[in-house]
Amino acid sequence: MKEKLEQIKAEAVALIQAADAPEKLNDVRVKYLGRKGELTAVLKGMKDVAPEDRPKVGQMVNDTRAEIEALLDETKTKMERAIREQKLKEEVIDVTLPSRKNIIGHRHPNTIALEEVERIFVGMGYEVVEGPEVEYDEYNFEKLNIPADHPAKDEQDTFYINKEIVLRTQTSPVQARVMEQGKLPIRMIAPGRVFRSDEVDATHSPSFHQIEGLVIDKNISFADLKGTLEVFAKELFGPETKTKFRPHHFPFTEPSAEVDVSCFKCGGKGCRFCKGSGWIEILGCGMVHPHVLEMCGIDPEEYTGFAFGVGLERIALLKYEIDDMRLLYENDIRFLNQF
Ligand code: 2NM
Repeated sequence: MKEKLEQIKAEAVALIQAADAPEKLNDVRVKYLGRKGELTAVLKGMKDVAPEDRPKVGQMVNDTRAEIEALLDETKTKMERAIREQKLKEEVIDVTLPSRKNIIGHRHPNTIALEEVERIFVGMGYEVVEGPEVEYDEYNFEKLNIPADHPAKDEQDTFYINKEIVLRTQTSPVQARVMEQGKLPIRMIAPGRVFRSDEVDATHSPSFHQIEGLVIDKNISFADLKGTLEVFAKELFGPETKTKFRPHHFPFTEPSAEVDVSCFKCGGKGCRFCKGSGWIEILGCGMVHPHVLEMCGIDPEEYTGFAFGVGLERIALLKYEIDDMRLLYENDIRFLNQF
């Protein structure tokens, strides 16, 4: 019996020492210590052992079991430690590598253009002021010298909430509100969303964005307006840019003008971009109408001022050479990723 047990033990030890993976150790455990294992078989053979020898044989079986078990446990621990060390060696983390970049999206071309315009005017001492998108007719039209029978008030162009309230068609009501507060002088731009009942096409949308500027002080002249917009054009489109003021009409300014800039693509020679003319129209402007100043509580004998309005989408389309405004609103990631 003793020889049998020693033989079992020797076999088990040999198998354990030859094992090269934890699963093989488990096989050994099953083969020798398991319910149908060899040691269990020895215990089952106890009935053939003389009763007085049974405790001794039982002790021997238990000792053998304990020895095999101890060797199994020890080998398993060693093996697992070796495996962990190997893994650590293979999976070295170089903490000095740059981190993986988070995808955080892009600024919309409108936003890029807006921030550029804001940068230019803030640099000239202007404040950025925002106001409500839903406005009283009074501020959107009346105080800006757009009388009740003016075509701009036509229901075809304006979204009416009711008789007195509209979706603003321009951001000048923000300026009427600032003028009314009576803090002078004023140097401000009013960027924001405006609404007009237009059909969608490559250059129109019922909701778009404007940036309107206003300067009010003593002795402000048309020369100040020209100088300011010239600086703006050069900052936005490059130092070679020329400006051209064409007479125009707006109800809220007198005199009024539209401003063209020399084509930044061809430098004024004429190309596909400026449709051969060498000039690109970018904004409207003028000296604030005395009647507007009056209606907003400013004495036109003491103060004068200029104002201008530019379409944000127009600038974004020009600057980034986009040929269809609808691309700005579709939010196709493949489009936006380009800016
Ligand atoms: C434009 C063109 C010309 C304008 C006028 C005013 C205000 F409030 F002072 F009367 N704000 N903006 C103005 C003048 C806007 O947009 C093409």
